[in-house]
Amino acid sequence: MIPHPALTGADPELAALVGAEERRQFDTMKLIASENYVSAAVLEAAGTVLTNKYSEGYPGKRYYEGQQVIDQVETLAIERAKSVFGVEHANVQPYSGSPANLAVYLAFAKPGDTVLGLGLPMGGHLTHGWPVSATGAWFNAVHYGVGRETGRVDLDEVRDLARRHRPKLIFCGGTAVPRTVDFPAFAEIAREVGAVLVADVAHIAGLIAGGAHPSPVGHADVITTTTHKTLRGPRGAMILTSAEHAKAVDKAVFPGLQGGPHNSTTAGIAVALREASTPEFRTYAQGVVANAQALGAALASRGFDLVSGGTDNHLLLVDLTSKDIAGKPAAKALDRAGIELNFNTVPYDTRKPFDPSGLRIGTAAITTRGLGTQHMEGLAGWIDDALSAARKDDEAALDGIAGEVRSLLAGFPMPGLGELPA
Ligand code: DSN
Repeated sequence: MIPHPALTGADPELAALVGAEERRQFDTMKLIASENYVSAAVLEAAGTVLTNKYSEGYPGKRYYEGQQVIDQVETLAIERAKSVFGVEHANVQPYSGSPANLAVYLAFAKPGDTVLGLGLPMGGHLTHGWPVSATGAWFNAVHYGVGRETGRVDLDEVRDLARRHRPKLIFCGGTAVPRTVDFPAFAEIAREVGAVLVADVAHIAGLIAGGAHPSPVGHADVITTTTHKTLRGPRGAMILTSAEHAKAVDKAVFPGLQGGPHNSTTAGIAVALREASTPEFRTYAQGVVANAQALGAALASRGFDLVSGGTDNHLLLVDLTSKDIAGKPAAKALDRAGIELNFNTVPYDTRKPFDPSGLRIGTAAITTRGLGTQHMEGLAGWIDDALSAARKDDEAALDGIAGEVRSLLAGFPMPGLGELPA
């Protein structure tokens, strides 16, 4: 456990909750595809006195005094982002992925304009124009999907919709996309119809940085990403562009959408980007994909139906229809068994979004924790056994699996936390 002496003294109730969450994270197989473990260095950077400072504006052009150090912190984060991703401009201020995407709308479109994105039930994100999001309410959103048989984006459909609707923005990427995003093909379509191509790489940014997924740089006009998924930084976001779009993006983030940046987060992002430029990070990124593919193969051999038949990245989307259990009870049973993931819609799902047919599984966090392909067969076995137990309401069996998961994880120190006492 990390000692939190000041917190424990000032607010023992909250300190106990932090301790309980540390214990929970240590003991749980974290398979949520959008989560990870940050390093101790990122944790420290994100919890500093930098949080005390307001700094509306950008380095060298602020609206408050006292920016001698903050300017250097933000510049460091910007320069590292440019270097890791090979871009001309980086804005590191968006509070998270949704505000980053909103800023892109503000920079390049007007309310009522048409936008094209992957539909939410097909693996897209709310902010790619889904009706319940402000982006769907304020823009005329059109959506492409994935093939019913292939589970993959159908680029002919994208081209056809783009030609018919002439969108101002085209989004590629999403939150439940297990296959490589074909950035050059999207770029060709966007060019043909005069649209701005936005690559939302929130899920795969760490894989791109680590060379385990092709980069959208040189293809997409704008790249948005969160910083806390495969990239393994604190909760935040970035917008990456060419110099040509720098001014529009910066103006949209501040003053268009946000006030002062969260400087302690910026510091954590800078540290994470330094880590992402190391050879160890490349090994991690390749390991994430290897683990996802090994886990996918192990699940498939147990009769699990994987959307698109497998994965090219960190993520598996499992359709449980043939397994006689829905996604939500499956996710709840797995949580009890110490395996944390989320229920998810699958393409063409006949069930409702809050009680869908699928599970989404990601391997970024367990790879960070140190698990390798040799552990994936056992993990698939636990998942399979937990679902059998869930079908029989066998809570004792679920608790038994949780114990086995705990003993395995006890041998893998948790980044940022180290080893917990038994
Ligand atoms: N909540 C994120 C995810 O889980 O993919 C997307 O915003």
